[in-house]
Amino acid sequence: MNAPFAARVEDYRQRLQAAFERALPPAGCYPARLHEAMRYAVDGGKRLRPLLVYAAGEVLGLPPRALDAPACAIELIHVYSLVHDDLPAMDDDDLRRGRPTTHKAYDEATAILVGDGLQALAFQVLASDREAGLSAAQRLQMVDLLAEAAGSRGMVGGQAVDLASEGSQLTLAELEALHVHKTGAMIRACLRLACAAAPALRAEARDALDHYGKCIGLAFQIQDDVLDIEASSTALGKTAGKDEARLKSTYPSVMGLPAAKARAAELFASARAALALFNDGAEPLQWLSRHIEGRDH
Ligand code: GRG
Repeated sequence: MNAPFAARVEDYRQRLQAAFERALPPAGCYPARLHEAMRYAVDGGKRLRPLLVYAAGEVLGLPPRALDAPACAIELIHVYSLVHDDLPAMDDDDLRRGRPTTHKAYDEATAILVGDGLQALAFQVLASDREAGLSAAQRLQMVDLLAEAAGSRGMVGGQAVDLASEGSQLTLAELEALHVHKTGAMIRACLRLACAAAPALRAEARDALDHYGKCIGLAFQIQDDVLDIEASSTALGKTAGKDEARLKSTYPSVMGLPAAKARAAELFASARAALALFNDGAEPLQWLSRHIEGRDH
């Protein structure tokens, strides 16, 4: 049997870094300040989405090389969303990944362009990786999947509803829909991207991984709501207590803190249960779900 996934997490983070080095224009490349700011924004973070892509790839028996582009692309989109979310017109935050947000370290116009540049680069990475053993049809499917998850029917749509809902009390159903779009769609896409790299995948296996992604995506955002209350800004590397200050509906505000924690635990358990058909081969995703469940930032 393979060594546990935990033993390979650092290798995967390094693979991702190498993929960024291939994809990102060098800091000195024209226009130098924009490219330096793009690199600033990409640094740091837990890299959970790329790890989900690589872990799902292991469960499906895929070579890591086939997953470098989707792992890199999903993180580029994620980083763009964080940079834009931190802008004064949105969440207006000064701290991200334990240091000044991109618009504080540079300026607002640069931060907007950093997000725009990272988003375009994500799709270029997927479209242009011809050395990964993927067919053009597979790469096109990945572009489609990522666009759907990131766009107005996914993350961007969730963000629009989130901003419009500030100050109003949402029902649980409304809040769940918001979370499923804003945060869940991108996490679910990690599993779907790995599936797109697997030719002739059985429907049962695809459905199981999709259920896992759906549950982890929602649980991750509920946890984020809980950590916003319980963790410090130092631990989080971003400003804690923002949800209450901005009068946002959250799982703890709608159902109470203990019930929110119980709902997240239930979702993590359901995600793991869906992996039963992979038997011991599911260890990478089992481990990652426990790692995410135990996170403190
Ligand atoms: C601006 C289009 C647009 C979308 C913004 C992702 C997002 C939508 C907003 C971020 C606000 C937020 C804190 C959402 C909660 C879930 C989340 C995405 C947390 C940050 O992800 P982590 O914890 O961050 O994986 P790192 O820095 O580790 O990558």
